[in-house]
Amino acid sequence: MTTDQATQTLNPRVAEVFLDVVGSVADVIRTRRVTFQEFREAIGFLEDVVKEGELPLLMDVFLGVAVDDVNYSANGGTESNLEGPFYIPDAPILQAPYALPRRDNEPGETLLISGTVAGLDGRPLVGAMLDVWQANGAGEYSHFHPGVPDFNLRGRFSTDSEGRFEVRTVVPSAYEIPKDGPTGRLLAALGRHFFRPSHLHFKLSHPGYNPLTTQIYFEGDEYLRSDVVGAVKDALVVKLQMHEGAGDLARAAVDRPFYACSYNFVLQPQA
Ligand code: MBD
Ligand code: FE
Repeated sequence: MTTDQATQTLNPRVAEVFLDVVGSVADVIRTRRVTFQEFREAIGFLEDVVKEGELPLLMDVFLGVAVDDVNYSANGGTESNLEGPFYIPDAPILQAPYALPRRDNEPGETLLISGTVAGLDGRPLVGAMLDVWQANGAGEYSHFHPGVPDFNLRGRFSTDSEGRFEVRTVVPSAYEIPKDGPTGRLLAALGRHFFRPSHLHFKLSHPGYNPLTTQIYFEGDEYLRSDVVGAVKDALVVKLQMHEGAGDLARAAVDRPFYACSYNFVLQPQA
């Protein structure tokens, strides 16, 4: 390559970040005195990761939180959280009363998620769009786990005239990173467990406000403090309430027992 060509195509941002990455990895090679054998094994590992479709998973497990940290600015709105590797755009738009698409015998306990969406000033946001996706009661995401129908437990719906929403789904199980894949083998070699706590994914949007990607976790979850991804934030942990008797949530035409949780989201106005 001539100097001319290099100058024509220089992207300064790519150059600064990529050269920093290479410099940091080269430092590790020098301090740890990495052998050619280990170098080849590392290349083989990355080839496996790509072949098994786990590159987004691996990147999120080890680096996602750092990206969320530098992109989140605390100013009173609901805290952001990782999108993760399992988002699928264009989920079905639901009709009220909202229920995420599920199979006839969907495993897992019934869950009612309710809450509000408001602006920083407390004003309810009418018609705010929520895009929700989650693992099922066996810890599986549709589109990524064979045998689960497309868009199972994924859906979009909006807040009512008072900025409220309520959607029926099932309680998600903890997500376990596949043990037999390259990411799982790496975690095993590091002596780490494979679990994320049970969680719900949300994307929220409303004209004039910054879109928000976040997750909700449940109090008492055994993996809350040891999330393999390390993404849990205290402000995103809610109580999962069990409702046994009839009548304690009159509007909920669901079998008992069922679970309920609630979150009041706050969006930041666009600058
Ligand atoms: C997940 O389900 C997830 O939400 C993230 C952030 C990383 C791996 C799996
Ligand atoms: Fe997830």
